[in-house]
Amino acid sequence: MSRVFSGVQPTGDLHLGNYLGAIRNFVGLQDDHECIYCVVDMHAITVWQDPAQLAPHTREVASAFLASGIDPKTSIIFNQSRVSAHAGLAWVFNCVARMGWLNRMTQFKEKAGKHRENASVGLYVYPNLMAADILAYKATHVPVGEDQKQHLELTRDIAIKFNNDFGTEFFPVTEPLIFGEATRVMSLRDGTKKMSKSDPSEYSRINLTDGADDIATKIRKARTDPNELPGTEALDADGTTLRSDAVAERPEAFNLISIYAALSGQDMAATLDQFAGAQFSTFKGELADLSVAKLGPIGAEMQRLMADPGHVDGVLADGAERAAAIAEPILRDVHKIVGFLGA
Ligand code: AQP
Repeated sequence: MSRVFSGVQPTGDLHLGNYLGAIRNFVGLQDDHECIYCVVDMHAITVWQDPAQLAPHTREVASAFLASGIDPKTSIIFNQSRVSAHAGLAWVFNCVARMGWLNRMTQFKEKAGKHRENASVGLYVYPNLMAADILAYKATHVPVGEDQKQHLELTRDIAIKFNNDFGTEFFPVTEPLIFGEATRVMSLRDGTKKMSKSDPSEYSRINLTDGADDIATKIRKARTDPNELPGTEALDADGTTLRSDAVAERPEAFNLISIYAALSGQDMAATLDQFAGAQFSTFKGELADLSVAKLGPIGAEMQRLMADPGHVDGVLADGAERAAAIAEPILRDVHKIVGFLGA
């Protein structure tokens, strides 16, 4: 059975993008894969985190995993800092990855912005730690949103270079799993920016813990354009994916349509067909109802779990033990391959 690994940072309000791009896809993979899902708290501190908030935010992500349907008995759920093999392997990868590779990472450029000299070294080597997260378990499949594609290519490069440098076939070359109708959910205020936890505007995102009124208000206020909803003429020749020029022209409209398609489980063609020619006021009402119906129960279950930190902490502690039992022998083998005395 192939092994799946993925992680989510405990950096604040989990949103619809995290759910549709990642967490929802984690759930279905449990049926035929060995799954390891991690709350990546070491990644979170690459930018400043209030120490008093880190534990509650870690429990929030774990609660989202559980509330979405990840079964902690079959899958492993844990927080990264508890398994020291992640940091141990990341150091080896710091010595395998090349500066030139990291210099090309767009996420670092976006997050460091104009203050590159002031960014943490951790933010710069973030992709090496991500490679270590995945390869500490020799995971073969990694479900993520579209924004993580470049980091996963780097993980593949690191695995290949390690294998070449040391003349081994030790690490697998991992496959990204980027699927669903909303692999890149955009901000509700600006269809050219991805929906993000760190966006200062609450109206840019739908949080998983938002109540029905907040969800409806945010959708009602979401930016659109004055035209009617498009139809299937917006599809590529294959009839399944949106034409990039159509999306570039009306990013907000296609973002909302993609969210509807993803939440309803309908493909894009059927969704476009359903609303072609409709006014946004009508469509937004339908999208709000669907969002409340799909996200409401998850948000309510998250609130219930977050009110029971003992239970969530128990799940994370148990998961960490099971994760360490897989990762530690793999790191020991890496030490042997590298040639460390005493390995
Ligand atoms: N807008 C999005 N659309 C689709 N997928 C998304 N993901 C994040 N945003 C979107 C996917 O969610 C998983 C976990 O992401 P993360 O929290 O570890 O990091 P991130 O990508 O940096 O998320 P944010 O919300 O943008 O956080 P901040 O603002 O703190 O940087 C990943 O699989 C990611 O692809």
